[in-house]
Amino acid sequence: AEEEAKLRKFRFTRFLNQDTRTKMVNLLGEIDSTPAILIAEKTAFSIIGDHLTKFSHDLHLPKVSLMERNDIYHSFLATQDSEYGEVKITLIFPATETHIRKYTHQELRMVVETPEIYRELVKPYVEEKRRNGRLDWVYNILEYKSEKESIIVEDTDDVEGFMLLPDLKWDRKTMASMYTMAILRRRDITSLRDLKRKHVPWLKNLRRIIPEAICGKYGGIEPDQIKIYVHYQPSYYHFHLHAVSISHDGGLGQTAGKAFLLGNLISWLESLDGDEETGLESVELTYSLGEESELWQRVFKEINGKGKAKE
Ligand code: M7G
Repeated sequence: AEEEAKLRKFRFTRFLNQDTRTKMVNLLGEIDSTPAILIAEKTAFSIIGDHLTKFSHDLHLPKVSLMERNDIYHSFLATQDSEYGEVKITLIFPATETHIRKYTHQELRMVVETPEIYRELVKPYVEEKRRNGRLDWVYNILEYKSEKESIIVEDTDDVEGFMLLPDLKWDRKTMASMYTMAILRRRDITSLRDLKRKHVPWLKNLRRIIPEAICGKYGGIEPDQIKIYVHYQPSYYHFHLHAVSISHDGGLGQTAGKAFLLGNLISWLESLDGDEETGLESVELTYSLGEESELWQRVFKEINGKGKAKE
């Protein structure tokens, strides 16, 4: 259809990144002279080196079926001849400068974000990122404009409600790499920094319901085989939880320095001194950032003594 036609017009420009362990390639290209990012993933590529280059330049995909489309994000399943097998393809089109940075290979840096740095430098950045349509795909989901058919479970309460659905990263069938996300209905929590003691009972509830819902919907997995975590920094500042099979090696997104387990966040909140409004705004957080990220370049590069930030 229309989406497939777009995909087929993709003209390769350059590699952004590749990971031979997770069998993923991030490619930058153009569709009708507008930047597009194509992320191809295979569960077991039997090809490396020259073959990968050939694959990237010459995407011959006889059969392509659209799994989902939400805003500028498209996911396809492509069946290929025996040489490559089945490939899951994500197309981001039109791609912004932020997307290109995110999918480009980069070095990581450890940073320490004190409550003061958060308040004065990071929070204004987060507010800025929440605008400019970066969250359109999330609002499409919450407003039933996209991915309506994919919802695994939802709670429609305005305050405590959420929607659980397959993550863009999941092929939706391999339980060993089961990858879902829960998006909160409320729009006032931007990241884990906004979590407060008063949210503890609700967070405990989520910790219980989400694995139950996943196990109710899919066989072959049990609640204690699911880990729930939150990213800091996330790419999208509308609070969401990742609920993933523990057997899935999710790469950087699951490492210390990026993934914060929900259970530990709950006990952290419980151990904070103060009233119900006390929360994670008041703690020091250590995490990693890619050197291509705006937050590194604008804020932490200078703090870490790596020269004056660009802006
Ligand atoms: P994050 O922690 O903000 O950023 O998580 P990350 O991408 O750096 O991990 C956002 C999550 O939302 C990621 O796991 C994405 O794969 C997922 N995601 C992103 N988009 C644009 C979509 C979408 O349109 N639909 C669905 N279902 N998931 C998405």
